[in-house]
Amino acid sequence: MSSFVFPKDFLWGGALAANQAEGAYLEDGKGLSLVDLLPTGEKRRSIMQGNVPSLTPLEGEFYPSHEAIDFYHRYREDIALFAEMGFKALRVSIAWARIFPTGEDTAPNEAGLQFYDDLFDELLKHGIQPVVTLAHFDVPVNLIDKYGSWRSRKLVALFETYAKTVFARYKDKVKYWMTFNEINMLLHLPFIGAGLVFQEGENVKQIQYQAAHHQLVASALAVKACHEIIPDAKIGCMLAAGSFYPYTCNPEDVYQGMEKDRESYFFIDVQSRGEYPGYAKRFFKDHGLSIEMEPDDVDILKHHTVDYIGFSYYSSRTTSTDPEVVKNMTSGNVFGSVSNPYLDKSDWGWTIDPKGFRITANQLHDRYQKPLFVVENGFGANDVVSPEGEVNDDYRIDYLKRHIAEMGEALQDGVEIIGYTSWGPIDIVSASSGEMKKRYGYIYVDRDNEGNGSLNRIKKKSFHWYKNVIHSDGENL
Ligand code: BGP
Repeated sequence: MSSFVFPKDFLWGGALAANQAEGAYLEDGKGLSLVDLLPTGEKRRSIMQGNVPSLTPLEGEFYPSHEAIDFYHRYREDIALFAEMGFKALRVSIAWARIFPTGEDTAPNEAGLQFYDDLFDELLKHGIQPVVTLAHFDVPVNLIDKYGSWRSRKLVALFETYAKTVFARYKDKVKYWMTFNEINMLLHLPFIGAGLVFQEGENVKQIQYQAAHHQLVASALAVKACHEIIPDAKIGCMLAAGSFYPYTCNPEDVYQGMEKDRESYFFIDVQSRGEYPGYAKRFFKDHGLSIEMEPDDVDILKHHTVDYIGFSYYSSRTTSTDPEVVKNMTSGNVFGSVSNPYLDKSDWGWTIDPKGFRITANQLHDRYQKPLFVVENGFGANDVVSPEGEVNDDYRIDYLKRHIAEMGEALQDGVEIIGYTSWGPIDIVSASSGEMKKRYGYIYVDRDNEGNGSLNRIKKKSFHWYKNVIHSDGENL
């Protein structure tokens, strides 16, 4: 692979989500958010799929988001470390329930607004651009309780108010925005993706696609408001990407791969091209689904499309129509991917496929012809601190090195990429498991799965490596 220098204005950095980093879950007037109801392990997984036992935290359960890594109080120290690595951007999310604790308060919570003002000021002081997600697995619990979350049209206007409030407040500070994190997760993990809770016997697909429509309209209205309030800002969508490979060249496998890719592209086709694609209309018809729309919806979607395509990439996926192959289905994988015999996996069973990153980036660019922004990529591992107090995470360096090299190849293929914010630049709570031991960071946090530990920060080996990558504009991998 030839050595390649990334553009000078490339946005190198890292990405976090409020609920996985901040903690302080009820501090300064914050309301309860859906992630505050997610404990750890198997229970978490089941709740994420919509089997929610209670809309209040249960006595005796440990909820990782309640304290997380205490970024709420320690962000200055953490941002200084990001600045030391040379970050140009930090992706964070705003916790909706910090701004509107019940989601429908008549006025925003000033203390919540002030927190993000201070956070953005601190970033800008270090020359780091805030890249802000409006909803990263985040709905105020009151809206779930009262309206059933995104299954209700009510959420569209409430979200619009929230979006307008933060655009107006941070218009001089934030120039990169994103609407819904991994919007396609709504289909795979409906509670964490959209706050959906299902009752026995309900038509789950009908509810999911109606909720998806509401999110898509809300996303378009946020794009509209952002363009009006901050004309020099860019606002994007955010897809959990990773193309499907057919397991064989049997056309049945190839066709199934295309269909599975479209399950995800569906959202971005609407957000970027501005209309429901033909294959989606056919899918609704074939499954007897009818999506309720208001008369203006078609126009809203058409006229307020996103400026860039934000996406996460962790691995490619593989699909097969052969029942024998499907038997080997990777357990716990929300996309229903079968194992790819050519590729290794992480300890959590996530396939490692750097070439797939280049393929996915090319496909997204071919399809949408808009700039891409890689807003998540990384390697979750159970790091160990040596007796000397070091974390030698060579496996992480190896993963990132190979992925960044393929991103360089994609750029040389003509794919326009604005930046790269790797996931969890400091260890945070894992979204899927709630564990602390699944770590992504360049910075180690002394915290275990049960919430014990000093919360002290330690630079890992990858800290020095990533610093060098950024300083050399991606030439020294
Ligand atoms: C994405 C989410 C993140 C995140 C990441 C890694 O799906 O947008 O919130 O955590 O994946 O996943 P995990 O934490 O489960 O390893």
